Amino acid sequence: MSYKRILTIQDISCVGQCSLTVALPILSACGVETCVLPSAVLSTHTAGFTGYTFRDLTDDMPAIKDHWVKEGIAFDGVYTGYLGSTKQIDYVKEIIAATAQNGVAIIDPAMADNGKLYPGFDGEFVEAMKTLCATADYLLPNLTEACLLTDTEYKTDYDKDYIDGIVKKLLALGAKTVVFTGVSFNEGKTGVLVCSKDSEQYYEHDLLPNGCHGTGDVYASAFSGALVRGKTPYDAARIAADYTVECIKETAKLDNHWYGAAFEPALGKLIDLLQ
Ligand code: PXL
Repeated sequence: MSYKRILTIQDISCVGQCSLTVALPILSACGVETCVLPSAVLSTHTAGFTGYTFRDLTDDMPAIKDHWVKEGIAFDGVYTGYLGSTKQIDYVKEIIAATAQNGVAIIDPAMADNGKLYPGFDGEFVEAMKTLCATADYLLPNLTEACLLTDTEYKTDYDKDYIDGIVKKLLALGAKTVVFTGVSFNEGKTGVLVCSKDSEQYYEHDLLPNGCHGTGDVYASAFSGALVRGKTPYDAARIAADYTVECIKETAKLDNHWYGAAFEPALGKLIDLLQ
């Protein structure tokens, strides 16, 4: 097996089981060398906690990139998640261009869910995020993010035409492959739609009653690890979905575990799925 190296750029939420505290162990479990660039450091994530601290690391990024370029450091993939500022998005584009010339850009436009932007993000951030998504080899939006990126009305009751219209716009934006999560056409089921200009595949799985925070990061991390490890986009999407379902089941066994997904007890299952 060849040994691949990925860079992931997203925040450290010290507590809350999301972003880097999820991505680093999951990517490592996928058997890929994992390098990190924290976009910000928060005491907790912003979904449900109040009074959290926020240290924006935007201004550190140019010097980090310059050092990596001087050292000739390159990545087989760059996977971006929650970013700390609008200005940072330009730096992230420069880092991808400078360090992943022969690698894949996997963009999770982590900025919104359930019809709403996360606290701290605004229309200017969404416009900047569109320019990053335009460079994506793989774009992993949820429905809310896909609507924001395409100026589409957010609906919870929709049909295949609505989803197809959004995918068409995301491809027109410039994303080469769209890995659209949380797309549900049947009651009790949800799934992931993997679309490029000339192909479309859908993987349907159970919709569990207890959704939990942080599953987007679990999904994107497992997808990125599986893809860089050599799986096809569809197999990576399927493995990530099956693993995320296991994590939600593990979380459901716990009392009052509202802030994140208990992804650690299911890491063995992820490793099995990758064999
Ligand atoms: O899971 C996405 C995410 C990542 N990082 C921070 C967040 C969120 C979602 O709310 O607040 C800081």
